[in-house]
Amino acid sequence: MERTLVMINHDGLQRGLAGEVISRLESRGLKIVAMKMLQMDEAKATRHYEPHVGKPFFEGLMKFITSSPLRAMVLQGENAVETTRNTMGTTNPLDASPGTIRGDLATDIGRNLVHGSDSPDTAKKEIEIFFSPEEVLDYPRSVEPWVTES
Ligand code: IDP
Ligand code: MG
Repeated sequence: MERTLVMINHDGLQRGLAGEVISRLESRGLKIVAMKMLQMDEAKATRHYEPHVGKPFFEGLMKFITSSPLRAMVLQGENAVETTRNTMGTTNPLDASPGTIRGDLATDIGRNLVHGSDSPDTAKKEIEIFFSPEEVLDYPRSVEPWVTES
C-alpha cells in the first residue's frame, strides 16, 4: 500500500474547489488517512520545493505558496503516487488532458490548484515535512458505520 502527499493550494481553496478535488481523488479509490489546513513558512516551503531552488519561477512559487493557508492530505492506496498524478494532469494546465483536475479546472501553470508527490521516495520525504506519524490514521474499509450495535 502506497502513500502520497496531496496539497490543495490556496487558489483551489479560494475558488471553492476543495470538495471537487477531493471527490475526484476519492472516486479513484484513494483513502484520506490524514488531512489538515496549514500555512507554509519559508523553511518548509524551501524543503518541499528543494528540487526547484534556483529555477526562474522559484521566487514566485515561494511567494505564492507561503502567502495563505492551504490544505494538506496524505492519500493511501495501490499506486497512490501515480494514480494521484494522472488524476491531477500535467503541470501546465494548457497541456493537461480533459478529465484531469488541472485539464478541467485550471489554465495557469502557476495556479494549477494541486500538488502531488512525484515518486514514492519523494512522497515519504514530503509527508514527513508536514505530518507527524500520529497524524496519519489508517482505517479499515470493512467498518459498517450505518449499523447500530444493539
Ligand atoms: P508538479 O506540480 O506537476 O509536480 P513541478 O515541476 O514539481 O510540477 O513544479 C512545482 C510547481 O511549480 C508547479 O505545480 C507549478 O505551480 C510551478 N511551476 C513549475 N514550472 C513552472 C514554470 O515553468 N513557470 C511557472 N511555474 C512553474
Ligand atoms: Mg512536483
